[in-house]
Amino acid sequence: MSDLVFYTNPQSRGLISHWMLEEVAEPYETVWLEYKTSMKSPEYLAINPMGKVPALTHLGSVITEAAAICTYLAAIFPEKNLMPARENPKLADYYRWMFFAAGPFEMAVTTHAHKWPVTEENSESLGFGSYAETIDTIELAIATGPYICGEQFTAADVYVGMHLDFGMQFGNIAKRDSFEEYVSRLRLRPAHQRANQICEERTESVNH
Ligand SMILES: N[C@@H](CCC(=O)N[C@@H](CS)C(=O)NCC(=O)O)C(=O)O
Repeated sequence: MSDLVFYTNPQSRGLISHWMLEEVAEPYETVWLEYKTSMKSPEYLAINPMGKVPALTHLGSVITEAAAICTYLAAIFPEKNLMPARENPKLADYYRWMFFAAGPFEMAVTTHAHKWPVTEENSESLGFGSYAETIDTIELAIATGPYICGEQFTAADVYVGMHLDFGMQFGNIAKRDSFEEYVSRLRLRPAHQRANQICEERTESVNH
């Protein structure tokens, strides 16, 4: 059994972590879970009491949350260069945008998708302020490029890029040129393509 065990569903946010695992390119075992059934089994709830995917176990530890899984994998495999080194000032950008994307950005896009009301009064106490400000702000993360940390591709690109990609595909984020160019660049990565292919094949095999 591999040290890394990955719990996911091919049609889920698990794709974010799946791409990251392919970038890391260390052996991992995949446990495919189904909505409403195996995802809510006592065995899986013991791993993630939320009954949600993705989750990763590594040498007895459990990591849930797609952003945490990406951040963790980058940190435990430093030789893969998927995060800036400690002395690199770009480390600030790395943490800043990873956390911005996992918190305010994801919440703003969810709020927008579900048409939850955000008023001028309540926006002061909402972590994301407003959807419009959040979208303009995430554009700053990729403004210099080619990646969030400049020339170095990192786990922050996996997380931010996948959310931009999902958001545009589902019509929850407008297709700005900068977003499309960034996502197209990321889609060229072999690890991105491998993760997508693995998930497509799994979806096909379950549906046939
Ligand atoms: N905060 C979690 C969200 C995970 C999540 O919501 N996953 C969905 C699939 S995209 C899920 O497992 N839903 C199943 C359920 O809630 O029953 C993360 O970022 O990983």
